[in-house]
Amino acid sequence: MSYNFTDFLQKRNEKQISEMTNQEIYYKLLEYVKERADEKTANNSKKKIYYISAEFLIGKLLSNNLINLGIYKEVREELKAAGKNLSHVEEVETEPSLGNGGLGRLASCFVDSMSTLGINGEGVGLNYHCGLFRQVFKNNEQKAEANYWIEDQSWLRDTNIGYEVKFKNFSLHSKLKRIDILGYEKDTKNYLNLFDIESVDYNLIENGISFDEENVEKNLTLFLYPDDSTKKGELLRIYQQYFMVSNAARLIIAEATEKGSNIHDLADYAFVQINDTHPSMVIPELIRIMTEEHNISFEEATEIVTKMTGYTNHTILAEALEKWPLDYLEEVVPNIVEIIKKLDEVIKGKYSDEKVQIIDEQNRVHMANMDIHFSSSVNGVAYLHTEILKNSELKEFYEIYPDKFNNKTNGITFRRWLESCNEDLADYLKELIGTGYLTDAENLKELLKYVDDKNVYEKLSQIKHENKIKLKKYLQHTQGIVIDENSIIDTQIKRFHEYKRQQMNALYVIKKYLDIKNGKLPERKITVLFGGKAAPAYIIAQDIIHLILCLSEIINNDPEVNKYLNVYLVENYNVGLAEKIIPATDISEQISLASKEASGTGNMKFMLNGALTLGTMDGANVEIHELVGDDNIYIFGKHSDNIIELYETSGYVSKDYYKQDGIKEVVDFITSDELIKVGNKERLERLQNELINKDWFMTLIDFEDYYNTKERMFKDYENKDLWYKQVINNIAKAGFFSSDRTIAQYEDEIWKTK
Ligand code: H2P
Repeated sequence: MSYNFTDFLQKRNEKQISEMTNQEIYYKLLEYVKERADEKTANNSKKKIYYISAEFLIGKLLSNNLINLGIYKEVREELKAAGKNLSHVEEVETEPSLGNGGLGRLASCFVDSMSTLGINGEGVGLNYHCGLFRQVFKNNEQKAEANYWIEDQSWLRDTNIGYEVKFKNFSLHSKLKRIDILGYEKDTKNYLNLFDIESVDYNLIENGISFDEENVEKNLTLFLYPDDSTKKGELLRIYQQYFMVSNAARLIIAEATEKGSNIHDLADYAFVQINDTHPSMVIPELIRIMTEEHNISFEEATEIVTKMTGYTNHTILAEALEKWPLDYLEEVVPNIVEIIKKLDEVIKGKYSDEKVQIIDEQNRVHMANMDIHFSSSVNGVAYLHTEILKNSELKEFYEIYPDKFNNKTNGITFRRWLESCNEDLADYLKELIGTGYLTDAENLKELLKYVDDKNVYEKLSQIKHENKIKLKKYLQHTQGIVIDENSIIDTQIKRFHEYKRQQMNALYVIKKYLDIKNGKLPERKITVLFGGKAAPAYIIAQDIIHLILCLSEIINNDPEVNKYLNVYLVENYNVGLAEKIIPATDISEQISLASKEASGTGNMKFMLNGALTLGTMDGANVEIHELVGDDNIYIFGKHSDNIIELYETSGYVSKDYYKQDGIKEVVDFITSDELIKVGNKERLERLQNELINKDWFMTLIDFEDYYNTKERMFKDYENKDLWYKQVINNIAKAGFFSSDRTIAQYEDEIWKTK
């Protein structure tokens, strides 16, 4: 029997809502939601999916859980009747810090969709106590602080499940914590399984995020992605990865055995999706357990494991395709090394091509290569990305295993990225086209009926304006930033990386600043928003952050310029900020160097929330373009085949572009007196030098086209009918990007649990 929040409080003789603080309400709601979740039974099918991932960027859970339970509005009304505001209560929740960027957010959308589709599939990862660092700005630079996010009372549930994980010199006992993953209006649920150790010691943290890296027994689950620029750091990552997959393997075997598996038939009970290379050691670990503890031959174990695993590649950047030195693995997990060597022998016996070997001539283990040989499916995350894997990056593998390769274009959960973050738009869509899109996102196409309806344009523009006001209040309150709700909002939010080319957007800002100074004024004020963190060991990315912060200081304080242009980099960008920024944005910056962004998922969130894409033909932008057509997207820049060829022939010389009119003065401005006055000379010079003399991700090649296309976009914005017609086309075509569609494809084509 369903009971509401008030009944729940009464039953427990709690105070009335009106007498509670927001804090108290939040913690009671947490208990209430957990109790309601207890009523759900776990999904059950013979075969179960284990989605193993180093990150899960889950975001706050209260509102999402309320939506999935179908009680969001009901609870809000109960609170309202007691004079309370649910959105204030939501602010009490701290955001889990278990992810970094798109990879982790995708994993979270996927666990949500698995639950919603009633698939017996769970996430498996680690419970990092300080997760990814908290970003703070000091002297226009990024500083990293430890982000303690775990509270006494949280969504984590203790279990009595735990395993012994043996390393070379010691063992650690794990403890499994779980978070309920509720599907949308479902009677069933799944879990996110997060393994931890009980001996974590915060005293190891010295200052910021530096800590005693060697005390693995006490630091194993302290941080996500500890700095791996030193040997100690690399070893710690290997410890973390092995701990994650060894626990996962134990869990898989325990659950399968309980359902009647004799291990020979394990592939009928479990399928492991390997999310990027961090969980790759699950392959040798499963083989090890089968051969050492279940008396299964190496050949049979290898066959079983190959059948029950699939590998998802999320990037073609070499830095992210892990290659562990064999002797490092030897120092941490010698038992696994034996298996890896045997697997390598199998491959060396069959293929002579150096490119497909697991262990290379420098004795490094190519984790992706092991995954590809010893799993049954290899997928990319957007059409173009998969084509690039097949035809260039992993060509030699594709020739061996043409049938293993497949594409699964990424998706996002509309529960969080529309229903929860943009309620006004969601309500209006329901008014126009009903609720069908909630269960089948393709129904958003019905919106095309209104493509010429000026009343709809008007209403959509009102909703956008309201969202800008909400964002303004939020940023003012939390970060002291005051944006202008009448300006056009142009946003680039994502992890900082040179291939994503935040530096190109910064160059645009410089050009606009110089234009304004020279009397070339924009028709409407432009607010350029940035958000994102740079890995602490990634110097140039930190320099780009520094440039943007310096530009903000100059521009926002210059009365001649700040009437026309504002620039902000929000601090500590996270899921919560994305949920506020995306609904308020007009222009979605998806400007990576073509061929480098595997998919992108922010592009999908913006489109769904009525922002137009300014992008290159890269990642899922290609599919957005295909769906909405030339007239409803702003594409610029060189295409991927061109770029791939330039890399192959070393044909790009940044200096040639630098010398061109209109580019030189912009790049030179990076070390102008104005900037040096507010900035760090060394950083600015280094960045400028990088752009002129190296520019590995070819910022300058696309700059002119970028500038012109953006100008055209600003001009079109002034034509409201044209702009909102495009907005409608984008929302209507966004259905394809529902993660429910993606997960249904994983299920139908790879997992086959049903
Ligand atoms: C990565 C890719 C994105 C992709 C995402 C999910 C690694 O995320 O670069 O193109 O959409 O995985 O597949 P990110 O850069 O945001 O950390």
